[in-house]
Amino acid sequence: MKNALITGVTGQDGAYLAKFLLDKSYKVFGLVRRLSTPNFWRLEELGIKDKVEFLDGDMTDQESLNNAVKLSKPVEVYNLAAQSYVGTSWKQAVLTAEVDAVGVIKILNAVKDFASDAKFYQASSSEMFGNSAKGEVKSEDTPLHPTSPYAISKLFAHWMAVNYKDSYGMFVSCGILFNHESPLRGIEFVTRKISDGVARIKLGLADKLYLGNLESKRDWGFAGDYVEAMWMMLQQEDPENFVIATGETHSVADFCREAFEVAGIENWKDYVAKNEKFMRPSELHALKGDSSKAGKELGWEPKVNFGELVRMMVEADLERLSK
Ligand code: NDP
Ligand code: GDR
Repeated sequence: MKNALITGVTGQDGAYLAKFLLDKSYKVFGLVRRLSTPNFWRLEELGIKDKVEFLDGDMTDQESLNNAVKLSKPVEVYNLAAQSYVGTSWKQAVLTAEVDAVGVIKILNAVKDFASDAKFYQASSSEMFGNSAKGEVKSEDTPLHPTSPYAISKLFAHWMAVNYKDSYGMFVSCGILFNHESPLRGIEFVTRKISDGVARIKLGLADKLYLGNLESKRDWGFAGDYVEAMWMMLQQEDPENFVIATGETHSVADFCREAFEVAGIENWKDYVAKNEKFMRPSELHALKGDSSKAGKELGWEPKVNFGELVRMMVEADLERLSK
């Protein structure tokens, strides 16, 4: 049995990845930080809470990361923990850097010192591209020009991970993942905010959905498909970085139109209003990724398309709220 350590196991990707690895007969250890109310709802929804071994720790605390690595004896480490909400990163820039940037040095050190043969996955982000190469499809070779404290922290972590590979000969792969969503997405992210809002309007629980920039465009895939790509990266002989994306881009308005349609509501514009408070100080206007390297070298392809993703999310929120 192989041991895997996942930081961020209580998040969207952590939960899907834990399920994926358990189904492959891994023993899964998950790093969990201390909260006044534990956050296990995703692992419970997937029915795997009792199958994961939890280890206490925080990305800002070196000793707890050392202990997590020592106790789990991992052959694979997936570093998914982060302050992952871009909007918050302007309000809590220092915290974002401490967790998403400096925290990555700490987990890399823990692996270097206590499990140096383990393969390490770093959750890099398409946010690192920012508004570089405007309008172009982004690949592993596209220049990076981050536009938020979150993206800058991820950029630092990305290069630090590459540097540990080059300096210490560690197996380190960075997945440059474009937006991926699911019914387990955090409620503040725009797709889940829309699917939840549409379900509330459909069920008579709300009248309006308030959003920020409706023109911004993203390359949205399904999280379940993307965690498989993380695992595939660590099954390679040599560590490499890969872009993971669908190659399609849609606007926030497109997502709204499609989501209201799934719920059988016409004239979506009657239910959506703009609120300045959801606008960002600096916006990343459009993202579209080219994952042909992952297609060729990993054999990875997205399975769920945009329409199926929106339907899955709206139907899940309708079901949740109807209960
Ligand atoms: P989530 O926000 O759903 O999950 C983040 C996880 O990190 C949670 O388990 C959270 O724990 C944990 N965490 C936050 N701060 C700390 C800390 N100080 N110490 C320990 N754990 C902490 O993110 P996703 O699952 O969506 O994303 C996973 C990773 O992939 C993140 O690094 C994200 O930045 C990156 N990414 C995500 C993309 C996406 O579209 N989803 C795209 C590209 C990259 P708790 O439950 O206690 O809050
Ligand atoms: P993003 O995701 O910033 O791309 O980061 P988010 O869903 O928050 O925003 C996507 C786009 O929608 C616009 N938007 C709104 N966003 C939110 N959250 N709420 C709103 O009301 C709203 N209205 C419009 C945003 O301005 C933005 O343009 C996600 C995270 O998962 C990161 O961790 C990850 O690295 C990147 O995806 C890739």
